[in-house]
Amino acid sequence: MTTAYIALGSNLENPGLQLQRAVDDIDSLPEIEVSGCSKLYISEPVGPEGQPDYCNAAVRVETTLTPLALLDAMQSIENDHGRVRTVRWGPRTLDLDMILFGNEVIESERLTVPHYQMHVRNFVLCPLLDIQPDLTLPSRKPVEELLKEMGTSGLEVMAEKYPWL
Ligand code: PH2
Ligand code: MG
Ligand code: MG
Repeated sequence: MTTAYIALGSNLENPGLQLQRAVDDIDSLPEIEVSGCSKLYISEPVGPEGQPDYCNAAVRVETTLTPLALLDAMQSIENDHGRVRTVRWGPRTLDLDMILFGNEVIESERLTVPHYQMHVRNFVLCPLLDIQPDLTLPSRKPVEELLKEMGTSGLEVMAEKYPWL
C-alpha cells in the first residue's frame, strides 16, 4: 500500500461539482481509498489569459496500484468528465495531477513525480498542507517551506470543508 497525493483542478462546467464528482470517482475505485481531502479553493488561472478562475483541491489516497496504473486511472476519470486536450494550460473540465507517490522520484516519459511545477503553484501546495501540514518531498524539503517561498496570492478559500465529506 502506498500513500499518494492527487491535485484536482477545474474551470469549466460547474467546477465545484466536477471536483466533488471526481473525489467520489477516485474513492469508488477498488484499488484506491481517499484518506484525506483539502479545503476547496478558488484560484486565478496560471497560463493563457482570459480563461475562468479555477476550483482547486487535493486528496490523499492509499493505493495498491503502481504509479503508471494510478496515472491511467486518473486519466480515465478525466476522460469520463469530458476532458478534451487542446491548449496547454488551457481551460479544462477536470485535471487530476499526481503530485507525490510515496517517497518515489519518477522521471519517465509519461510521468514526473514529484510534479515538476508544484513548487510554483500555491493552488497545489496550500491544499496539500491542509491534509498534511508536515508533508515533505522525497528530498525531505518541507512543503510548508515551498509555500512560504511562493506565497498565497491569487488564492482564496471557497469552502472550509467539502460539504459532501
Ligand atoms: N491548471 C493548469 C493551468 N493553470 N491555474 C490554476 N489556478 N489552477 C489550475 O489547476 C491550473 C491553472 C493546468 O493544469
Ligand atoms: Mg495540472
Ligand atoms: Mg494534468
